[in-house]
Amino acid sequence: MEGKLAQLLPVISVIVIVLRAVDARVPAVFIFGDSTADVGNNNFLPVSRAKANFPPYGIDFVQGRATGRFSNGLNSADYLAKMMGFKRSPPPFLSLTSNTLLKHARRGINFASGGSGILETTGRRYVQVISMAKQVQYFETVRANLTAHMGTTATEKLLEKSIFLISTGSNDIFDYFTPNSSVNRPPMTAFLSTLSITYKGHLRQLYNLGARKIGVISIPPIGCCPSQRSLNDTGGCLEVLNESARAFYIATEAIMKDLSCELKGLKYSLGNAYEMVTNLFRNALKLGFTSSRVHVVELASSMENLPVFHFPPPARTAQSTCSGIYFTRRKTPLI
Ligand SMILES: *[C@@H]1O[C@H](CO)[C@@H](O)[C@H](O)[C@H]1NC(C)=O
Ligand SMILES: *[C@@H]1O[C@H](CO)[C@@H](O)[C@H](O)[C@H]1NC(C)=O
Ligand SMILES: *[C@@H]1O[C@H](CO)[C@@H](O)[C@H](O)[C@H]1NC(C)=O
Ligand SMILES: CC(=O)N[C@H]1CO[C@H](CO)[C@@H](O)[C@@H]1O
Repeated sequence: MEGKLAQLLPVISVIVIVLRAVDARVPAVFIFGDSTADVGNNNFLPVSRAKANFPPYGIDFVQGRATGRFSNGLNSADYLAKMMGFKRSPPPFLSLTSNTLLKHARRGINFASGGSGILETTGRRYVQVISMAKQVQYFETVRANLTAHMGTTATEKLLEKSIFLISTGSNDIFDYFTPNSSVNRPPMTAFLSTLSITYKGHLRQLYNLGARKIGVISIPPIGCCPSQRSLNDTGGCLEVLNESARAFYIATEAIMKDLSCELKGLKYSLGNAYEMVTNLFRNALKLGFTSSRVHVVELASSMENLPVFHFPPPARTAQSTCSGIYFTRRKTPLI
């Protein structure tokens, strides 16, 4: 089972292996990003339209409860925590109170918010999301809490051994391609350059706050999500989105190289989600899925612009699943 899990989640396992090599003991995991890593923060945003707190989200949990994860079950944040040997996935920051915050801060907290992106303006269509800048700001308050409680040196030690995982970027690309923005849309290269500068700023800020081991997950072939395929007359993937996803990976590679030269003591691992998902499509049969074709039935499409959850009929459990814009895992537990 371990082998199969590693094949399915190479991005996360590579990140864990690389960042652990430096020092096996990882006291805490701090997670940032979008719906690929949100474990319930958006449940606490009253007017956000990026919510996953209704069925069929969470349908593969034992009690079938929707937790705010944009998935049928666990997501990459959960798997990372599991691989690190943590019993529990770090809780959503917004679920914590001043009484519980400190206890969790020592083991990790999840700041990710569905619909958010690298740019401050990304995700406006969902009315309310926690932007990456805000997520970093929240982390800053957590760090202040730790410092007030255990002093600067102990806090720095804790943070330099901790893993910081970031999974974002897809929503920036989606927003870039919304019909609305077509009028004043800058060329893709200019847009990617803005994204890179902004992403670098966030990462530098995390470094300044004490992060030394950073795991970055790039974006999957988002042109192949069912919601995007439905825009292609042939049912194929949207090439322009896939191309942007590849370009974003190359840009992220450059960002991380630059930062590791610039910032002393920074260790990073970049996971190529594009390659991972491509391999998954290509090797679906070998990996135990019965079909590499994603069949789509819309179950919750009434709310326009919301991530739509799709099921492949009739035997969902036997096939690879890919919800509206999320690549999710099959039902059979892998661990
Ligand atoms: C697109 O434009 C319409 C009309 O101006 C506006 O109501 C809507 O909020 C815009 N959508 C986005 C995603 O900006
Ligand atoms: C639609 O899918 C086909 C493959 O089936 C692909 O060749 C084509 O480029 C796609 N169209 C767009 C607009 O991406
Ligand atoms: C991305 O979309 C294009 C166009 O449909 C397709 O040819 C290509 O295989 C897709 N990439 C992946 C990784 O599936
Ligand atoms: C000392 C300190 O920073 N305490 C803060 C810890 O976090 C809680 C909840 O955000 C705040 O209320 C405290 O002021």
